[in-house]
Amino acid sequence: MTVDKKILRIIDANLNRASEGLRVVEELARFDLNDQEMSERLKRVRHEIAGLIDTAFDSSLLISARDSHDDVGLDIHVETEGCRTGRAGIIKANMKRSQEAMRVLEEFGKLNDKETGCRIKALRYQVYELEQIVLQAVGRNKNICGLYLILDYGLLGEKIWDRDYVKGIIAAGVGVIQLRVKNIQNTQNMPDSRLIILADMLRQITDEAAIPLIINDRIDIALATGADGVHLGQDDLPIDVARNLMGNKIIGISTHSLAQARQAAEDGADYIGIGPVYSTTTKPDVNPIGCEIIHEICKTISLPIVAIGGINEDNLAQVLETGVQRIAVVSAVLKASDPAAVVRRMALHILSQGQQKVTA
Ligand code: TZP
Ligand code: MG
Repeated sequence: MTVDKKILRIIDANLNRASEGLRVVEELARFDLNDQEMSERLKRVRHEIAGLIDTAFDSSLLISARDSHDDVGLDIHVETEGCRTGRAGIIKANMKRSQEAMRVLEEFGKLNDKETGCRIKALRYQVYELEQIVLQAVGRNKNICGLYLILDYGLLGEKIWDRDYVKGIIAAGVGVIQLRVKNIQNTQNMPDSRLIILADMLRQITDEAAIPLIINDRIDIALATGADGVHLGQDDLPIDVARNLMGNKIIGISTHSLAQARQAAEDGADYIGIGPVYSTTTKPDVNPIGCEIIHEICKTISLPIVAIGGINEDNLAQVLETGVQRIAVVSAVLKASDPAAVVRRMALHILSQGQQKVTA
């Protein structure tokens, strides 16, 4: 069938758009995430669209119909075109571009035959799914940052259920939330039937705040609530077993020495907790390791490193001097008379230290 040159122009422009958007995300999957399977899936979709359009319309006709010189849309720009908020922003913008272009191809593809339109539609749905997968993957790699607050039931007690209290602290500048409920003999215990409700509540709050939720010790609770990850200790399930259960969600590991940190990195942890830096009543049975080890670990391990244990406003500067950029706290915030104010000051301090490093 013969198709009007103007229609071929539309198809050509949208094939390019669809391909370019996918290509950007493919490069991120390949070079940033090092994810072979993901980059292959993206490449396959890109090639399938080109193949479909070529069969339906003949690519040489499309190229000869191209006339970018007289394109009236060339000088039209919208404000959001120039700004991208990090990797997630790049992924969303480019996948949207591809999806929209594919929708156009789908409609005009129907001019050729019904089958072409249907097959492009199926590919468009694959792109929606791929967008979600890539976004989850960048989240896993990058989202552990700033001030990492552990909501410890042992310390907070029933106050942990106070939505407004938790929301207020998070809004002051928390980067990551961990839910820590230790059921230890003779302490305030929480049955699993309540723990799951609490985890769900925190999932909702952290979703609204767009920060990761990590569950201490409990892979089952993390999976059941759709949390972003789990935090495990040296005596918990080995990382390979946890990885099989958690898939590409975050796995953080508590370490207390350089050797343990190296091992966790080798075993495939997504981030490493190191401490206690100072002695702490939250974990009184473990000896403090001091700052020197933190410095060594930051120098030699490229994973996100989170320093923990006895860190407060008074010693924060000393800890940050080791080069660590992520700080976990329990009592410094949860025992404060104005927790939000402490979060605000500590988060700002961590952020400004990181920025000094970038500009230095
Ligand atoms: N792991 C190492 S130290 C510690 C944990 C869970 C407790 C940190 O609590 P605090 O109150 O910030 O010292
Ligand atoms: Mg544990």
